[in-house]
Amino acid sequence: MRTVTRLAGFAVGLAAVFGTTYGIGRVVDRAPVVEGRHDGDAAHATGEHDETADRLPGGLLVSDRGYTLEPVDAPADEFAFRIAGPDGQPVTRYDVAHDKQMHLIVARRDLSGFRHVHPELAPDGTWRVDTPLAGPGQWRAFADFTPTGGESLTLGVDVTVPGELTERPLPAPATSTTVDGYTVTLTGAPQPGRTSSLTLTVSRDGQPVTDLEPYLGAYGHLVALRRGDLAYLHVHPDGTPGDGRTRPGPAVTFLAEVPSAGSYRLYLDFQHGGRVHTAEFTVVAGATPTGVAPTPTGVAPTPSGPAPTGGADHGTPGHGHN
Ligand SMILES: [Cu+2]
Repeated sequence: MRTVTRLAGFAVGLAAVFGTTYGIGRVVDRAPVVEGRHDGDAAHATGEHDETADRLPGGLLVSDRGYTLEPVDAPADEFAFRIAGPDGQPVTRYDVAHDKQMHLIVARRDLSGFRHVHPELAPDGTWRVDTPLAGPGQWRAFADFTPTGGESLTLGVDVTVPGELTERPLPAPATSTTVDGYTVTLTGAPQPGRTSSLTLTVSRDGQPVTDLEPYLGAYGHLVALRRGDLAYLHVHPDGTPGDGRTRPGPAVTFLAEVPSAGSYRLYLDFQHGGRVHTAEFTVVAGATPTGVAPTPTGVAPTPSGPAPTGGADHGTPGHGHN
């Protein structure tokens, strides 16, 4: 009886979306995965040409390097999946990364509903977790893991939860947000194809928080999802607890490299008071309001040159008020 509800739910949702009642494993094989192929162009334009730039961002593929993410039937209050290995059998051995063998991240296609959870592995290779899919919608689920003996991978799969869908507009870019009584501010902006420093600063009741607790081996864990295709980006913390230089707040710094211009949603998980909180930001990489585009290595000539003296009225250059 446990599977019937969920199965029926999937069938309804999939029929609505795809006009078919394929099993979910079938449908996910058809997930659109090609679009991101060209995203490396932005990185190339900046002069970067390492192998990272030539590879797809994470999360766009349901199957990569022989490993495939396969959701399995589960009760409605549970999410379950397997990773099929190169031999077709469920993978049962994983390395620990960021304190866990498996990180499951979910978000709706409109970038709402973000959750980052840690499923339990059964001996047969099935991962299970209380469902993080909080209501109806088109969800993307990302499995971030390292199979023992293999490379780290992030595979992604679409999951439909049927019901009334209310598309949420992406919140406007902002440099400050509040969550659970905390205020988190963001300094720095991602630049396509290069590593950028992003610093998130946590305060509460106007006071800086200086006793953040380690979470997943860091004082913060940052995931970025690209609007449009939900490309998934690891954003690595700059420094780890106990390294002699990294303080437990109020500032947590990350090194981010986004593969293209565009809008991204950032999700910062941090722990304080024994609880994990998630602060979200929308950021725009590339075309900034002041029109400053990333330039290739070397110094590009400035279009405006030195300002003429003599007080001639040239109007207001650019768009900003800075
Ligand atoms: Cu995790």
